[in-house]
Amino acid sequence: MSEQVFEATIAKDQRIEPRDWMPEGYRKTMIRQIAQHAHSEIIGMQPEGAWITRAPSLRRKAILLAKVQDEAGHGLYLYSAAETLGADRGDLTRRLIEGRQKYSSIFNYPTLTFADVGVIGWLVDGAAICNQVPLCRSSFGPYARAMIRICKEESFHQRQGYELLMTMMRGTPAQREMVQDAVNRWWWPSLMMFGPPDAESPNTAQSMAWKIKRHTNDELRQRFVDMSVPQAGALGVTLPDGDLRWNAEREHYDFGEIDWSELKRVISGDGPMNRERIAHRRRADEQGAWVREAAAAHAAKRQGVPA
Ligand code: BYC
Repeated sequence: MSEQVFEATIAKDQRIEPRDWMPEGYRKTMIRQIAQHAHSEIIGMQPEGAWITRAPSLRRKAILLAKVQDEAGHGLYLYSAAETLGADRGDLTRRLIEGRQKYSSIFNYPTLTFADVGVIGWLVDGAAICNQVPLCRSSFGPYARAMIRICKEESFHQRQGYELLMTMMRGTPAQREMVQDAVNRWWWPSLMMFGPPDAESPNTAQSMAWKIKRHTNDELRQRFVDMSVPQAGALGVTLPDGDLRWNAEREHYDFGEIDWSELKRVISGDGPMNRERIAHRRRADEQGAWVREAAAAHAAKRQGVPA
């Protein structure tokens, strides 16, 4: 009976809520995806965070600080959504630190110049929006609702990145070169954010049937390419792909072969910055232990429970 109610709710495009009956596989998939998403937001604070002290003006510093704080907020909404399914945030963090749970491949690349901050806003947040807007209609209520707010903030992040790049492109030849160099380094990893090709994506079929995912990895990757090509033109940069051209028959841009061995390497922990990212997260967790203990002791005291 409960399974029928679950199936009927999915079929009617209504939301599954935390107290509803759900198959164990659905619960596990949701915890996996939401936890990976939360970890990505938190680890994603590091590449841009590295530029807060070096931002070239007070205005740029304030903008970057606000953006990185937004990412912490996104991580928190998402950990809360995972907790409605019975997961424990401390346990999820341990799994991340011990390499037992994944986070987005994109955050394992270094941010070498300030242009990288702009390109992360334009391409990485742009890819995130492409992937996340359909997740606002995801079948699990708390995840779908968290996505609505996250997407609004991501749109702002994307525009700030594009505006920063526009400003640099109006600057000196050296600034324009910095932008082009950053685009060259981030373009292919941004395409990899959408995950393996559909034929090699073990989770897509089931997640589409449960209406967790609304589009396949390849569909969203194509949407992102189609959206980015005119933006690159307006900016005056070249995307580093000699095979990129409009296909009038398909009404989409064709693009070159992605190096899937690179994505596999980065996902399995061997990307350019994987070790640094996890070591930094582990250090922050250890250094924050006393704050968590003090907060728990304070909460217990207020409830009249001896610490
Ligand atoms: N990186 O069967 P598949 C942000 C894993 S944060 C690492 O296609 P699925 C931002 C995948 O998890 C952006 N791992 O899986 C923050 C699976 O592994 P397991 C984060 C990847 O779940 C700060 C295996 O490969 N966004 O925007 O159906 C600053 C097979 O893949 C990746 C989200 O997390 C990858 N790129 O589809 C700026 C969005 N791709 O668990 C920006 C939510 C795949 O089976 N997540 N894997 O061992 C999703 O939409 C989906 O989980 C994915 C993958 C499309 C990513």
